[in-house]
Amino acid sequence: MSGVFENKELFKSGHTACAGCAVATGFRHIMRAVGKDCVIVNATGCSEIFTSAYPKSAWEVPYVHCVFENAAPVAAGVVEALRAMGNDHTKVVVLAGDGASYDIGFGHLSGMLERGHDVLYISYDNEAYMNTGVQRSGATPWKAYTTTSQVGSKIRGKLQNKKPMTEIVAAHGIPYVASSTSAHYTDLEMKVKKALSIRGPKFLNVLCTCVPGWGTDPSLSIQYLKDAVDTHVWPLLEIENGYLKMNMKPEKKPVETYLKGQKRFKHLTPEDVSEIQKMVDERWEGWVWREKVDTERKKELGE
Ligand SMILES: Cc1ncc(C[n+]2csc(CCOP(=O)(O)OP(=O)(O)O)c2C)c(N)n1
Ligand SMILES: [Mg+2]
Repeated sequence: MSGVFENKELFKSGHTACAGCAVATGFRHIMRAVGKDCVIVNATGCSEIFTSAYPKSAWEVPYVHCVFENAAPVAAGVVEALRAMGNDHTKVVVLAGDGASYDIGFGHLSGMLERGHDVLYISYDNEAYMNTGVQRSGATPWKAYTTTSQVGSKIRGKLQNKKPMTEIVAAHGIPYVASSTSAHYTDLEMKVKKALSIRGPKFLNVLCTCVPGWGTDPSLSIQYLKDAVDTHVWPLLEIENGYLKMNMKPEKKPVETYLKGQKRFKHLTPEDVSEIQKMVDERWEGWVWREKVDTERKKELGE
């Protein structure tokens, strides 16, 4: 069919994601930027379930579903096989959740980065193991409720901090690392395109609202991601050849703007909120400081 009814999307509608799932929105934009000449490697998790339940598929491109922990080595194998066959152009892109990336596939991801395979690894971070019923992951923020970081009289949500994954990946010294969200479409598409223009391992950390996991209104999924950026909870940044650049420095809104209305945070006390504000401010200052140092170093070295 042609004309206005032609659907040129490479990630099709008709999948079974929840209403308001920001992962689905993100994938649509990611695929617009990736284009047709690719192989998608998708780790076990919500996205594999809602896009590829046999015999249906939302993918208009070659797609490999792999087990939870090994998306990075599968992608490494695919890219090396393509290159061995003389194919120098097909892009290999991993789409994997935070559980798969921050935790269970972390060692494999680290190995892939260290070996230098020409793969774009995108971690879609909805901050918990959502597919299996909202268990806490290394990406779950401090104090958030999940089914394995419950709220009672003594323990009140997750006891540990969120893993600084963007920085950990950047410490591997790979050519391109960036963070974005499913709501910042232009930023997200620009970063996917830029990453794919660079040879070697690339990593993108994309924050995505999860309606059942965060306990949010489905109509507000995009708003929460905008608030995450506007409150400085989640930066839009790039670390290119080791140099950090902040893509947006919005005037800071108080952290409550982001936390309010999310059921996973509804038990927070005013003291908890002040503590979170302090943590957010410290991290933000750290990024701004590093951007300043990196910009000066870049100038000095004439790079
Ligand atoms: C080795 C292994 N352990 C546990 C599971 C069960 N499991 C399947 S998906 C999943 C959660 C995935 O979490 P994440 O990667 O964050 O993706 P999301 O579901 O949040 O999109 C778990 C624990 C599994 N499939 N394999
Ligand atoms: Mg997850």
